[in-house]
Amino acid sequence: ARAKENLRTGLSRKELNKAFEDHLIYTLGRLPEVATPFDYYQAAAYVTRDRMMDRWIHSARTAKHQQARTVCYLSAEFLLGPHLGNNLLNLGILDQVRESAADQNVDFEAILAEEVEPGLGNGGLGRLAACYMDSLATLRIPAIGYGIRYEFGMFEQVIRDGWQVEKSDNWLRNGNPWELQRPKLRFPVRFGGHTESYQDDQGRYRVRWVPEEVVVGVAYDTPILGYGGKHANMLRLWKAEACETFDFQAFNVGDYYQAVEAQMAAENLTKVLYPNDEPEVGKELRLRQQYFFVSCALQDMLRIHTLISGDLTDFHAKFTVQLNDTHPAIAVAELMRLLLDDHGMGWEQAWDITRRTFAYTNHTLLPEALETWPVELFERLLPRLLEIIYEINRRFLDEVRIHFIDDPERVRRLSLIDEDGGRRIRMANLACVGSYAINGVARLHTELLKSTVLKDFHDLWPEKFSNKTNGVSPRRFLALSNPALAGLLDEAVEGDWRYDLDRLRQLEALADDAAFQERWQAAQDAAKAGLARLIARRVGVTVDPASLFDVQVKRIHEYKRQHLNVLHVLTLYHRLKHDPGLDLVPRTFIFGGKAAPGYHMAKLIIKLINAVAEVVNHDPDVAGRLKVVFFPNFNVSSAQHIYPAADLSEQISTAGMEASGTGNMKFMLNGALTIGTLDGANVEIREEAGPDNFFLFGLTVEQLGQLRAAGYRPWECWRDDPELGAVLDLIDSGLFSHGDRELFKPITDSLRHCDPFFLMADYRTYVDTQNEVSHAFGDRRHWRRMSILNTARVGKFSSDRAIREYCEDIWKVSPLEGQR
Ligand code: DL6
Repeated sequence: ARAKENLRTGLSRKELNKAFEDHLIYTLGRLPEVATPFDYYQAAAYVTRDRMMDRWIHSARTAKHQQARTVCYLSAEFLLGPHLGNNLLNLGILDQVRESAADQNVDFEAILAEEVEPGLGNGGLGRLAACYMDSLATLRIPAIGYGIRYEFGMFEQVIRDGWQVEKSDNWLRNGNPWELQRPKLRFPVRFGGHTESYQDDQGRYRVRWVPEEVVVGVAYDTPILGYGGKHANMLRLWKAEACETFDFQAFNVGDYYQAVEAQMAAENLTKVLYPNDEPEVGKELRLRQQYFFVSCALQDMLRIHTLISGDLTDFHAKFTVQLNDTHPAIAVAELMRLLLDDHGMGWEQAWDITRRTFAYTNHTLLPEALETWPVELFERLLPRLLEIIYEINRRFLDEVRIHFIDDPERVRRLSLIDEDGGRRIRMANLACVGSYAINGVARLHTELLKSTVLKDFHDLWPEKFSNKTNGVSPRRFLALSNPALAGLLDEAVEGDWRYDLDRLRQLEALADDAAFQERWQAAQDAAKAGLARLIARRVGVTVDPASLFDVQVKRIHEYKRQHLNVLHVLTLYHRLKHDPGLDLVPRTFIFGGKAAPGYHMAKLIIKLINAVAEVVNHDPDVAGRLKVVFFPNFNVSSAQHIYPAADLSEQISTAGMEASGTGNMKFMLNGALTIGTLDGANVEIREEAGPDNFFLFGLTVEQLGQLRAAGYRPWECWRDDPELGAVLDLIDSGLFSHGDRELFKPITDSLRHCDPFFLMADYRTYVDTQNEVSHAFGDRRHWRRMSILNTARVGKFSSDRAIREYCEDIWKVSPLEGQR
């Protein structure tokens, strides 16, 4: 049992107030009477962290005592979002703290706004890792998240003259009260040099890696508290530092400046997060980052295991390691290296442990996003790892040849080395060969994986494959971000839906209840009014909260088809200009999302959205009926204001291209209706919500396949559809570019002539389905019913459900017992 509550652990108002004052004075050195909102934020963070550490110590002790199997989640990205509100919620004191602040005339929202969010991820993949950490802790599963402590996270997006401009994200500039540095928890990571063979004491053949460079990884821990405050896990992020012993060699021979330079070079390793949506990143520093954090993580696991058990032969029984995409896939070779070279194990035993340790999640079907690295780069940077990969491959291909006799083509495809046009290492193949389980992130995605990119592996090991549809945290994305709706749910639903999202099914009985519908509407109105205020502040545009909020927020990418949405905006604009009396449901189109800095087409799409906004928002002919907003710097903090305020969720990617999507789930959770294609998790969202409560359009994966095979001719679409032709002409006319007819040509030319993402093919059904949306929105009772049913049926998309499935089907772990 936990020690008696005290200033660092207690949750009573008295204890919290006293602790707050103590931290203000003794940790921050501030006089309470002159403290600023930032001081308040910091003191509140320390008060909260103390309580989390207390829970973590208890959880860690229990796990150690029970010798529990631990899940290690390896991810190059964790997009956590702001901590304070979420941690107070999970501790169960959010409302209490809010009230207490109000009593003392302190603006609690202003304190929350002081936090700079750690944006250590690009988008869906990193945010998924954060939701999974939340659920692991909530479900009391012992887990460690391992990643990189980037000094600069995802860039900040500012919009200048309609263009995206990137500003560096110096999120650590004011310090980070949530983390603990562990200066003594440090591991060396080697790069470069060569390998040598030698005989050990027992005359066995061994390999020694003589590196050219050694960098040290230092651990920084952030506690992750589960909802209910019963269990906490650790997120352990690694920062690169120079290796002192190594640099002092240079120093001793008198080259002080070289030593300092080496130090700076080492620290560059964890400087910045790569905006990885760019086709072909191929940067050496990125490979260094991947190897660096994976090596630190595995050395740390081996350390922990040695401490507890002293016997490495059952490592896989005590740890299971999930590879979040291929970014950490080098772990397969690194664990082999550590077991062989550092721990003196033989190949067979090391391979047996390795293959029983890892499981791999694939997050993309896009061929350009499947990671490969030049063999030459490995040779130079990670020579020992390359040798091990070659040996894994040699043995694996022997196995393949036995399984598929006389099938050299298949051997070529399954090989870890791509021999076509410059030899490259296929990281997905390495992950598949080294893992005991492989999964996709939505049912359709998993099926497509099995029949396309990973088909050969599926033919070889069908039993390794399963689907794990993504999920999102109902704590952060409803309880925290939509207090009005959360309050209503608390009154209407029996039991705590924050723990068990399926409880929201109870709402089905209220879907037609007029009084409940009114309250539902009031909650949505509150969220919409809040977003309208934020838009006025951030974008300087006034929007009408009574209009239909039609929202598309996600990374900007051609396959996600923000430009299809723009074509719809322009269709309505064009109609209104020609028929000013047209009866049209007023809409506010809200866009948000970052483009990878090197992705020119995506940046041009942002410019187009802003250019259209500029014209539409200033045209008196459409005033009160159409508004267009590009919300800058979409991140977790702004997402928390945007999802709750949406009426319509745009999930309009080309079928077969979005692995899952998770924004689609966050919208549904908050009662937005979806207009979407049969892509990613949309398929399951529609299934759960019911086809009557989802606006479906667009060609299916099969239909697109047939269209491709028959030869797709996008020009036929716009020639045969005068409205589409007119909209493209409107863009080309220069109306949105101050007469410059060339500016948006890359977009319209691509659409007219090749259209790789099939916008032309899907345009007509999209626009017609949008008409249905407008009609449905006009019937408010019907719309509210659909909205309530969406929230009622969202249970499947809780990250708790997803994590339970991982635990039961893949990891074989169960919750810690006897936690308080
Ligand atoms: O699984 C999380 C998320 C999915 O929801 C998105 O559909 C998918 O695009 C994204 N994948 C990536 C892949 N990046 N790489 N490499 O971010 O994963």
